Amino acid sequence: MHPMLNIAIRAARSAGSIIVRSLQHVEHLEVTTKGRNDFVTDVDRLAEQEIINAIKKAYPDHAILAEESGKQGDNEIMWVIDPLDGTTNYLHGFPHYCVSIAVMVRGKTEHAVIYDPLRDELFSASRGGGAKLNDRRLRVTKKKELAGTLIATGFPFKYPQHLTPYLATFNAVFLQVADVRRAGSAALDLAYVAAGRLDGYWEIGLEKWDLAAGILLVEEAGGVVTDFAGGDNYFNQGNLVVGNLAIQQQILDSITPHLTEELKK
Ligand code: 2AM
Ligand code: CA
Repeated sequence: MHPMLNIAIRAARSAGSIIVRSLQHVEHLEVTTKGRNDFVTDVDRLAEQEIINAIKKAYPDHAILAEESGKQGDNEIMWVIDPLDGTTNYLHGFPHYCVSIAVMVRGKTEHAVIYDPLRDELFSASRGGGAKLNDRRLRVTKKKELAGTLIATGFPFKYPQHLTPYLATFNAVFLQVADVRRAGSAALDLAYVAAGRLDGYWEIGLEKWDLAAGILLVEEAGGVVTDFAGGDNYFNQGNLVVGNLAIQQQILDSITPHLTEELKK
């Protein structure tokens, strides 16, 4: 295993244990609002600090981009951290959230860890080395048609201006598939596509820390990830369409007619 992946795994596990231990006090947590419907707690901050300390100890020169503390350092290697993806779920006691850590080298994710501390599920990947859930190798599903598929999505809770086009894309996808899930953690949605638990996924308006680790997991599990223009500008655009080769293309074809120019940029 690459030493950087090893550090990422250890950091994700210790952040996970902070998250689970703090569950007992979740009703008493002080919640601040970062933006519209966007919440942050001391648990996010503590877990993030734990991860940053672990990285800095091993790699003091590497750059870090973290959801709660922003960017620090300047290096071609950058660790992209979401200490608690699914904070809204966490605050409600809805048991679905994770830690996400990606190591990016010159803008490309090379190592990825997504850790679900409640189920003790560790999703990991290194570029060219495949994706794993704990010790098991992962593969995206083999479905060829949208009929019968289970697809995940996210709602544009932060961007009400995208709600109308989003709902049009929802309509278009929903009418062709078995069902759609909105579970509230983008990183776990991506990990679940990699694990073959979901056949595909699309969402508007993600941040780099939501998607950096998950995209490598999907790719290493044999899946395809694009932005809404069918390209690979998703880090800047924040919009994702994901699935195996056939399903990804069919979701993209289904949503494209409903997208505004802004969403395709
Ligand atoms: P976060 O918990 O790290 O903020 C999915 O839509 C993504 O948006 C999640 O990965 C989640 O990441 C973020 N998010 C922030 N606020 C949200 C909200 N009110 N409802 C759902 N997702 C939210
Ligand atoms: Ca997130």
